Amino acid sequence: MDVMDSPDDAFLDPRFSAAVAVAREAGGLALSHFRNLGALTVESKGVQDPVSEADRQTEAVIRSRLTTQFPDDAFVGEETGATGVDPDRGTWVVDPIDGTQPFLLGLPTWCVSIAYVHSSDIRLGVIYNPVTDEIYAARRGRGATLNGAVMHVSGARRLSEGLTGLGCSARTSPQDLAFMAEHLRAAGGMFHRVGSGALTLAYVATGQLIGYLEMHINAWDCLAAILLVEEAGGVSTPFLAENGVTGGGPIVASAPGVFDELRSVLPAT
Ligand code: LIP
Repeated sequence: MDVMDSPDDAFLDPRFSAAVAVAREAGGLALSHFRNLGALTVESKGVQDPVSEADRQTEAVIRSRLTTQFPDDAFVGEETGATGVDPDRGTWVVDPIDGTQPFLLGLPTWCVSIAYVHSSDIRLGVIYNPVTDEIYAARRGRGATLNGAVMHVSGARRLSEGLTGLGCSARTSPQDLAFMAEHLRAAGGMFHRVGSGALTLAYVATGQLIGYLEMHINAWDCLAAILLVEEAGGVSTPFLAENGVTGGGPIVASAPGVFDELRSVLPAT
């Protein structure tokens, strides 16, 4: 077992290159399904929670490539679950298609999300939207980029100064959604939902949105994007410390100037 006290460049460089390459390859497979949606069989995992073979095939490619190249690493995927998770091992945390609903409806707001966690920290994050050919990438301590250009969060200081991404699913109550929408509007803000938490968080890292909140998001949906936001100068609630690589819970992530105000919009848990 390749156990290290903390990753160094020799450990992370190949993993970062692989994450970018695999995100592109898997994104290309997902895009081929996106262009032939009529051929997909759609199943339901629950209320407003569909899945198809596009999700499963895309995750299978990601899992195969990463576990073959890095056999000592653990893997967590939305569709295939957790393998080998251990505090002393690095862990890939993957959502093959985040934004499954927009994907299946032929809408462009979906992405591949790949995170790498080691020593209780998110070390790598890669998000790829194949429809727009936009790849968002970050390494801890090295900034965040969109197609190679440095990203930086908004300079907003009030919620009234921009749009806030709002995630919502059947995993939380209509009352929680009403609370968030009401308090965001009362602060002069406005919400924006695209159906992919990962991609909406990436829009926070680019500065297009000033923040994101959701009452319950899963680790595979958000860990890569949290690193994008933090490396672009933003702030996030301690999602990984609170939920680990397989759990889910609330998240607030934003430009630093609106973080405290945005946290007050999240219902108390
Ligand atoms: C999505 C999440 C989003 C949530 C959606 C959905 P999926 O993930 O990224 O935060 O609001 O309901 O759960 O299911 O498309 O991979």
